[in-house]
Amino acid sequence: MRQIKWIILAFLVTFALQPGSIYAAGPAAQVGGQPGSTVYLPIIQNSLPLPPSDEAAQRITLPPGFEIRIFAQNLTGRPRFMAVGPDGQLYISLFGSGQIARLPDRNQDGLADSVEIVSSGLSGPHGIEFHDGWLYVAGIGSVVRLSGPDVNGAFSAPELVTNNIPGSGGHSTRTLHFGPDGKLYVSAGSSCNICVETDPRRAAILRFNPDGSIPADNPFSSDPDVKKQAVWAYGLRNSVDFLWSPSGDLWANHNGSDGLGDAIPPEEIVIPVQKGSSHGWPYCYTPMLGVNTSAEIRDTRLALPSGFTCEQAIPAQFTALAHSAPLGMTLGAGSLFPPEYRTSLYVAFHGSWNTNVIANYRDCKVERILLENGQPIGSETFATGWRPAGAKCGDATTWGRPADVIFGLKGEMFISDDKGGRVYRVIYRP
Ligand SMILES: [Ca+2]
Ligand SMILES: [Ca+2]
Ligand SMILES: [Ca+2]
Repeated sequence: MRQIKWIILAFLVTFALQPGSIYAAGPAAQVGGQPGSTVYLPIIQNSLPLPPSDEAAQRITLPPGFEIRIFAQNLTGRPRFMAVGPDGQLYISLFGSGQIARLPDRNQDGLADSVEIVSSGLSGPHGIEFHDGWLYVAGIGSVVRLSGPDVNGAFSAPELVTNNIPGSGGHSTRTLHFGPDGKLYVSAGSSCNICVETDPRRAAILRFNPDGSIPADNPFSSDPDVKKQAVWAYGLRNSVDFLWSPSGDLWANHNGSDGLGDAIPPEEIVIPVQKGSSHGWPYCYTPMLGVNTSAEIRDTRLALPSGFTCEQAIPAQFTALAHSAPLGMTLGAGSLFPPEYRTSLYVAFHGSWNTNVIANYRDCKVERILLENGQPIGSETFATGWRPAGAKCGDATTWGRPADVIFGLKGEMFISDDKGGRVYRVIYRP
């Protein structure tokens, strides 16, 4: 009897530790076939720690039931993209200082214990991801990887994976992710606001084997130009982040061009990336705000190449206000948010610096894109409050700017802030 109780208890504890499982107290079912032997189990709630109220809690507005706290602060060197390591700890790239930091929470109080620099001397590290015992880092001009962490938390020196990606100039952040096919995808933005690129790897998503070689099934793998061999998809002015949708499709965002006023082109938030295809830039853009059902239309500043029309470009399925500056994004699956929030897409908006009318200053915030049957149907603000009313997000008065958003292993959300030098942690606690 006692043994059975413990088995049931262990079962409930196990499941209570899974994201989203909340068990209230109450009489358990009869155990052991003995009439009347009701077993009362303890209250087991999957409640994540909530540190005391702080400046983030006071400034940032979230939907009811959500709580935000500063997880780490005084991060120098422009903290940008994050990844969760095999040790369960949070890692972040410090783009400006050439470093990767670990922000461990070993005592599990919801606050980073310290800032541990695990690698230095990197060239503009931005996108980071763990894969197969390695930490891959996308920097300016190369992807490198470090083995680790070892039992002491240490990493090897970086080794080159590939330098077949664009270097500095123009958009310089590089983002990488491994696809469900086990391949390494790297996005590289354009060298300019609007121009015809001479390097085919610009304004593109590239694809490599994990060792940096070119997969045979890349669309241009037999092209005489080794640079073009790496290209998976193009016409993506600056896809700062991308991911795979619930149905396994590659979705990228894209920061549109400047110079057409405050309202156009809309920022392309969900682009269903197609192998070997153009996604429009610099000739075309997705016209509709929100859910888009139209083909791309002309940006008439450049003449179309011979034989190319905007109907051939893959349009975005969902857009946001021009100059919102979508950066990191993630799906809510695996979060410890309420079920309706787990089927959403979350995007860090850096906010605008280049709109003219105050009413058009785009907010620096985290946007929630609502998905239905795996497709975007609308959006709403999830987290806001980093700037005073009427301020530009780059102004000195602005407290911060979200750069990336991911979920940790316990189902909590982390938001990086490359202006305020912070990482925030968001949990749901009704
Ligand atoms: Ca801690
Ligand atoms: Ca486009
Ligand atoms: Ca992401």
